[in-house]
Amino acid sequence: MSKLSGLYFITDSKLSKQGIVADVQQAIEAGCRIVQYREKEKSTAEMVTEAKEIAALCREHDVLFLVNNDVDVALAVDADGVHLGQQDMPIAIARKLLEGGKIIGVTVHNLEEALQAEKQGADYVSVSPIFETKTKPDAGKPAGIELIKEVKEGAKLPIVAIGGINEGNVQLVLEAGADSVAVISAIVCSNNPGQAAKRMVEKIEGRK
Ligand code: 3NM
Repeated sequence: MSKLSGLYFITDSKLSKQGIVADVQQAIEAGCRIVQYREKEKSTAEMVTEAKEIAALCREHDVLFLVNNDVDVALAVDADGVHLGQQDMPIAIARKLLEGGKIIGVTVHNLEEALQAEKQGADYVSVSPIFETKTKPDAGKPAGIELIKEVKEGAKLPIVAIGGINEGNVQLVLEAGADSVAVISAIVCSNNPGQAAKRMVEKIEGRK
């Protein structure tokens, strides 16, 4: 199995009911393959403390650990890489700051951005937003699964699909060609995040 496949869980401290470390623990137990630490409100010191704990959990279970946006936090906790938005650190600079072998993922909204990310040396693209999402109000208009198909045909990088993906629509996303599925609310807003993650993993891994 490629490193960039399977369930990709993203933390959200605002939506979490039981705390993000418990969310991560349960997502890992359920079989998620990638964890991204995404924090928009906390101080760098708090982020480093939290990210360190999550990085250790991921390492223990051989799960990839990425940090959203903050290359300094990723470096501080020796994460496996970073995830960058279109307005974040340019890929080339992030690549210089991170050691060789680290993963750089980039959010893209169309094929042009995907090809640009590929040219600049990204390791995967996050195609977004596929469906409507309340989690990121400024995510923009849903692109639908057509964008996954378009990027799959036009670019070579592994595709992570994100935005409004849940148990009910994940099959469509997989059929369109996503290598990995990134999820926040379908897991953290569930009454039983562990069970929700498990059902997602079964749907994602079951396709092989
Ligand atoms: N980025 P949910 S959508 C973190 O479109 C994030 O770039 C997006 O959360 C983008 O699974 C999103 O709850 C939120 O829809 C995904």
